[in-house]
Amino acid sequence: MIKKYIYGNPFPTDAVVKDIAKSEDKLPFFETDNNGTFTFGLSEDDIVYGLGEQIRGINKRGWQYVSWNYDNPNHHEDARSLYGSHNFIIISGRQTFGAFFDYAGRMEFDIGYTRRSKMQIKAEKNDLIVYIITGENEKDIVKQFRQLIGKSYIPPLWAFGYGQSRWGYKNEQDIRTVARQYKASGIPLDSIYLDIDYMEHYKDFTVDRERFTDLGKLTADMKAQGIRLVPIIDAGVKIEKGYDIYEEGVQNNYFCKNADGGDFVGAVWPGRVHFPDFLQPRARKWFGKKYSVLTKLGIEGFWNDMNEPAIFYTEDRLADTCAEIENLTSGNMGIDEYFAFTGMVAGLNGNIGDYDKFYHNINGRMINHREVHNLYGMNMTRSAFEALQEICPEKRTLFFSRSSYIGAHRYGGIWQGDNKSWWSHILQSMQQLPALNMAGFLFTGSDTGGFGCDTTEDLVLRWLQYSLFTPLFRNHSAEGTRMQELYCFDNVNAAAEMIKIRYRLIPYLYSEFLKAALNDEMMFRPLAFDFHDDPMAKQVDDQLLLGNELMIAPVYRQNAQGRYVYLPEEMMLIRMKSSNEHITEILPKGHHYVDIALDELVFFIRSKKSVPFGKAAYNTSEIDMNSLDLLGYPDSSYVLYSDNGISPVSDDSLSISELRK
Ligand code: MIG
Repeated sequence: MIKKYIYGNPFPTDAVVKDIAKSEDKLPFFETDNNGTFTFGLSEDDIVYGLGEQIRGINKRGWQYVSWNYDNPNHHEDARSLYGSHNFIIISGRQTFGAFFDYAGRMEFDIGYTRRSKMQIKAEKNDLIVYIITGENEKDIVKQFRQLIGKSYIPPLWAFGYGQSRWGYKNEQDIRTVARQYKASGIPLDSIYLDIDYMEHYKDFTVDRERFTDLGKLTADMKAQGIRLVPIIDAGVKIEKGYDIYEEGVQNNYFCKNADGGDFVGAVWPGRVHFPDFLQPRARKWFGKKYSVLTKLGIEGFWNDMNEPAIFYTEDRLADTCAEIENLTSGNMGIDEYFAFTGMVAGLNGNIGDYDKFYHNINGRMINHREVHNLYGMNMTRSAFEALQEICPEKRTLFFSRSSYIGAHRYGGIWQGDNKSWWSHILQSMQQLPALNMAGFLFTGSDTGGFGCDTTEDLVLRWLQYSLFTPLFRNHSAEGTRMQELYCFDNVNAAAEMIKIRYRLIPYLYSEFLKAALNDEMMFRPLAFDFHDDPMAKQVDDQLLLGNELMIAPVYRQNAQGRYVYLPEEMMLIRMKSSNEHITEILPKGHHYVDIALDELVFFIRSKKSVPFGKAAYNTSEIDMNSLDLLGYPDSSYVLYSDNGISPVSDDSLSISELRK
């Protein structure tokens, strides 16, 4: 059952798609001061799940999180905000219920941080809607919530292939080299990503003609090899006379405004930019149509970046900072002045004060950005999604965004942002998956190999052994870091086998993805969601259930030759060093130490179940959904969901069949 409680005058976020009558009774579970604060007493055994894209464990207890979409490349243990705001939690314990705080502004979730046994949730203003969901168990609560927020986005099948990306591919030749090297190394590949360098001076919907002389031809050449190019689109529009996007935006008041009515200026990669007012339907429509500049060249997928929106600096603050620095340095700079100076400079990027400075035009009313901040990225993705449905209605376009809010899951996926080549970030990514799935984000994954910092071969291998299970499977790294294309390492063969195993698993992963999307379920779940009465299952936060048949327990420690795994029931262990051989072993319920060599993949099939396993393929186009083996327990069966992988999914396009072993 879902109950809805309205406080003050909430901004319509469009997170929810179902109309529910407002409850007149008193808000259950929480105490509220009617001033935006909601308090709940936590019992020692309560677990708090959710919050989507956030740091720390599957159980969110013991930290204070802040919903404030933020370009934060430091996913450290003490971070409070990342790129998305997903204000949905489930409290599981003496009382089990879900709560969604539908609020577009800044919100704090103190989950036993200030006081260990107290959860205090605080909206900056008392203008929000609170939904309380009760049900049979966590899975049931999630399902009801997902029905409330609408169906998740489904990308084309090719988006489940392996993708290679790097911020630093500078020209056409770099792209052709990646394709050639993958081919030469015998590693399957479905996509190569274009980062900001393909653009002319980082201007959206332009292509640098010197470095990419003919993007249409490059796209066609790549596609002939089964490789799609996926360009990035940034939120900020460069201020430059004669640049059509800039001119049209100014002319039609499509950009966010200053208090005095002028177009707001921030600085990002293109230098000084205006930010499209994605909260205005007419601006969304206008910007969305521009994607056709690239679809006309054969492009079928995009990633949207910098849409928190990220702001490196605003001119006012930069001017003030420079003046203050002059002040500080005019005399004999002491240590206090030195720290004031470094703090001011570091504080330019993403300064929360800059988000008070601009406005959105909502039906003629000027709304301060701060009040609706967390909706910006969602509406950028919505702009693209809605336009693309008109531009190419016959096929699904790949889309994923960096910033998001609940509701954005209907328009695209998200990637988990700028992680680092750190061992702990394998685990971090894994622990976010169930929380993201709860909030509707199914098409997601991490920058495999790590984005920031230098990677190592063993980290890449272990990361592949985890990421090969995630819907978005992309190797991406930052400019200036060590190259991490799979052919750069000694044991290319080990990496190649992992990718080949991914391709054999795609029929299963795609089928489970479709089930999760169409039936409003989670593809990745904590063990305790299925093994509710098992106290040990509640403790496990480095293993996940994947679909209804698998459990994954990746290695995420350097130099580890294996790991402890907890089995909540008897399972079949599958061990693979190569894509065409596997060893199986039945393990009883309980704790096990499992040896897992660096070049070896281990995963588990749940009792009495099996998964479809495709024939070897170097590209998703070669995957034959009609010729699948079942891997797993004898006398088991599997219900396969599939379609042509391209057309919008409907009852007619979907095929559901039962495979028997
Ligand atoms: O300020 O486009 O998260 O994936 O490579 C950095 C360059 C801007 C941030 C994205 C990252 C991308 C990078 N971008």
